[in-house]
Amino acid sequence: MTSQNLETNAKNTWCPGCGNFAILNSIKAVLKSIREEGTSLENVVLVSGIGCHAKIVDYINANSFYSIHGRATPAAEGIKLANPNLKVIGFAGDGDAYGEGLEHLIFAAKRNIDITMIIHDNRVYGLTTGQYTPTSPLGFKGRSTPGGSKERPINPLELMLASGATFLARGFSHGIEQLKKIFKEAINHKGFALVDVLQVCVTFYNMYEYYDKRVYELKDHDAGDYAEALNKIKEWNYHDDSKIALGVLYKKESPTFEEGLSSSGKSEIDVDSNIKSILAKTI
Ligand SMILES: Cc1ncc(C[n+]2csc(CCOP(=O)(O)OP(=O)(O)O)c2C)c(N)n1
Ligand code: SF4
Repeated sequence: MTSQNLETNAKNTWCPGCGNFAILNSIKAVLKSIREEGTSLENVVLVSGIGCHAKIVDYINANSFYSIHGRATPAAEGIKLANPNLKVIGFAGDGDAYGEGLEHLIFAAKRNIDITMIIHDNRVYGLTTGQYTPTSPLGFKGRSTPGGSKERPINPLELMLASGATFLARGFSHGIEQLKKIFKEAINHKGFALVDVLQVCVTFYNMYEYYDKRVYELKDHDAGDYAEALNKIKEWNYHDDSKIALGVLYKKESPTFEEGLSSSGKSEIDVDSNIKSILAKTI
């Protein structure tokens, strides 16, 4: 692959102005820089779920895998475990990852498996035209809640911190330079990294004006301090009005799941003969 050919022939069907374009352009820039630094893109695998966000893998000429609802995380985990030398980057929507697949995300964080999950958090089901999701605010009016949602949103970053994630960040689709920096740091992090991107769905939940007035970039924040990270993460609860911090909120070095597996003698297992003996018993 040359530096020019990350493009594909797939026709882009996202709505003009969709926040997914910022994520696409940022990740392409990061993949180019990773390659320039010497990592072959053959060693990178992109995984996506189902939803508008998921089409991102159609638009990048790299190894990729489409999973089903909520399963981008376990698919990414399986790929990483099958070949720990790969860099695995998962893309999922908030409906997909925080609704349909939430338990997978919690377990991936708990294991500290070395994958990066980028969540296109537009706070709405975009592809299926506007239902509320776990991060929609209380009172959200959409297709499934015309009288306003009666549930308070979850704070996904607080939940991921409590679950053991070792890298947590928030980006915004109006900040492409910052997105590039965050994605690069997340991908280089050894362990489970999650980036919650406030990815604006211009068609079903246009929050650009709201976010533009409230977002700010973290400065002098000690991402290694759990209590400080928790404080910053709780500053905005995805419902009440407040400032919204962008940047790396939490970062910690910790052994990964794969390291634990290899030190428990996985390499000594003869996979081929085990499979043969299982097959012999079942035939
Ligand atoms: C098992 C299953 N349940 C539901 C659907 C319908 N469905 C397709 S895309 C989608 C929404 C995905 O929303 P989100 O993850 O927020 O992604 P977005 O489209 O906003 O990027 C849903 C519910 C489906 N295709 N399969
Ligand atoms: S419906 Fe929303 S998320 Fe989907 S492409 Fe259009 S703007 Fe983007």
